[in-house]
Amino acid sequence: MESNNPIEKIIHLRELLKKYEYEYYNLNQSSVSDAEYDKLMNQLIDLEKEYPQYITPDSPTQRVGGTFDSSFKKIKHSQSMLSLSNVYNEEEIRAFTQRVDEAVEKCDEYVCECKIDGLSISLIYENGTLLHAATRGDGVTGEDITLNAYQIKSIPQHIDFKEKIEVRGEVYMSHQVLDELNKIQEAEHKPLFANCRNAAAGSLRQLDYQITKSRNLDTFIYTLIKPESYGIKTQYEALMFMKKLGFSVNPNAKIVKNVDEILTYIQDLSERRPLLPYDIDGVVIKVNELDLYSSIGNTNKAPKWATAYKFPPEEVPAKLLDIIFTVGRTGRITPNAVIEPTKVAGSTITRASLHNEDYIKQKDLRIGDTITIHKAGDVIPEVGDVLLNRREKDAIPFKMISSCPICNEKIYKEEDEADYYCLNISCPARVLESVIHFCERKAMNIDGMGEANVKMLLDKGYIENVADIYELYKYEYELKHIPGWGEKSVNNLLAAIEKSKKNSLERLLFALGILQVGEKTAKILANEFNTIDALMDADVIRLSSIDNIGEIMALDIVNFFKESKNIELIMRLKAYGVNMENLNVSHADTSSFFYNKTIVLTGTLSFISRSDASSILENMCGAKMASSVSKKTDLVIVGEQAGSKLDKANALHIQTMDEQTFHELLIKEGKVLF
Ligand code: 1X8
Repeated sequence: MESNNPIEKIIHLRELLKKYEYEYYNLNQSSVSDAEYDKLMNQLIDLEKEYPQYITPDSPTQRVGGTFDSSFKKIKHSQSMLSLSNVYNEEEIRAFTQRVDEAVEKCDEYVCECKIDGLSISLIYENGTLLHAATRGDGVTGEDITLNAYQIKSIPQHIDFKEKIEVRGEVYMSHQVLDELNKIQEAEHKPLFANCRNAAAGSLRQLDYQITKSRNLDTFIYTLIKPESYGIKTQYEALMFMKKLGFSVNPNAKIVKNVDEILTYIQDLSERRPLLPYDIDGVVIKVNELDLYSSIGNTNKAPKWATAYKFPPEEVPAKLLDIIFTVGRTGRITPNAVIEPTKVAGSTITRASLHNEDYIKQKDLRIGDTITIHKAGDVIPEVGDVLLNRREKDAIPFKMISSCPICNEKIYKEEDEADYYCLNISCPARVLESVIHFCERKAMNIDGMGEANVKMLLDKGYIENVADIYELYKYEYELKHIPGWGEKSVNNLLAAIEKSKKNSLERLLFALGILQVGEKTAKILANEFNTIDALMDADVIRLSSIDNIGEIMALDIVNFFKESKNIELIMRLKAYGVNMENLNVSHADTSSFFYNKTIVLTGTLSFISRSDASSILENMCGAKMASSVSKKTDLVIVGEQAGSKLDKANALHIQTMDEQTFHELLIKEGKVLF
């Protein structure tokens, strides 16, 4: 569930971005597409603009990105190694050139270059000798890979130029080298590299430089640092200068005059891309005139005088062998494409989600068709189009199923909805998924109840639903005799089950798997009702009066607690001693003016920080803080420079309070001293 609280959103976005950056820089895996990464980053930038008080030095917006393995010596870069902003279509390219034109009157020369899918490096020469080589690292500090760089043939160890000089470029592995390397890996029963980039990363960041040597890496150099020191005026000249010094410079750079010529370059390069012996993932577009860079400037992460056009993801033809259905915890039925094993962007795909019936019908997918598949965000396989010219006469049109593929009960769909549901709450597929969810780390956190074990316990008939987990001790003897289990793991499991009885109410509410109730709503409900009994008594009107809970969600909650099987389940859990009460009941002052009010703070307060004010209101006065004004807001406290929230409060006729009154009330109630 998405959070509406901007602080929680900011924290969530930071965690996500840091995780992706860690995976990208340390594990060499891209968990999300650049577009998705940029989207999240832009959301964070916007939120931090709105709430600058929450910007922390370690926010991903404040760093250039990436952390690194601690094994290499660190080198601080002479100037930050920035990343590039990305553009994905003509409109965004036009917006980029327009921004450039606004900054410098008119720019009439750009250079288009290949964007190499490798790893950035910096090379520093003094007295004609390669002195330091570093990876990009987090952009500010890189790893010292000088010894490894000596092993790369296209990096000159000596150049015929005595002045101090720094150049930057990309280390990559060619297709042919990757194929040969993977043949060796296979023969040695070692894991294969999924693509050239991963192989290059794994080969460059080797503490044993002999390994780097054996991997036949290559380079393209494209940036000259401090070009003005050598009398160089344009990026194109810089490329020629570096080439003359003996660096490997990509031959596809071209000067272009306008957007149309940029588009032609992109078109031309896209056509030649399959013939190139190395991976490129786009086109870098740079202002040619170096003098203009300082007036165009940088953001803290990327130059504004350059951008990277990213190619759309690779579409690969594949045969659709079958469409099969899976049933989730909520009973939702998802159709999945069974695909003849096909290699896409480095890995072999056999399945792809088809989402729902409409999705399949819109595409008119037929079993036996040749379809295209790609990886959305470079990870999740997705179906593109049907190649109609390859459709065979005997291709079988899709027909939605009418009963659950697991339990055979009739399946059901709301009129305006896309998804079918199996309504049988005892459907084995639903039970399996619900038990797994119940035990998840963020739910009841029962260690040892992952998918494989839960499946086995269900198969053996030791459990049939989540309540049975608390009677598993009865099978202690049998469990200890399951091959691979033994005394210790069973004791650990039973201890974890016992411990889970003391979990907070919010964990239990999340674990029950009520439709639409994610972690955040579970917390809201626990804090609002304090006991499961009070929650079970609540009707739709009561529930939907709570901030962040809409009518549909309220209805789902009420329906859940109406179901006799669910009531029985809760009774059993209660009987086993599972906690059903809020453990963080507030010690708030029930006589406070602010008690039980839903309050929004807007503008800046001079006598206290906003976060301190929120925590006093929440913890001492028993208020509920909200981030945006809605008709459920009781009070808006207005500081200096209040913006649209005050307007909205006025429009909705919601009570407002100025800072002075707020301050005086807190003093009167003894919540602050002065
Ligand atoms: C990254 C890359 C650049 C170029 C080629 N490949 C890359 N991966 C280029 O400029 N030709 S520039 C760049 C960056 O600035 N982060």
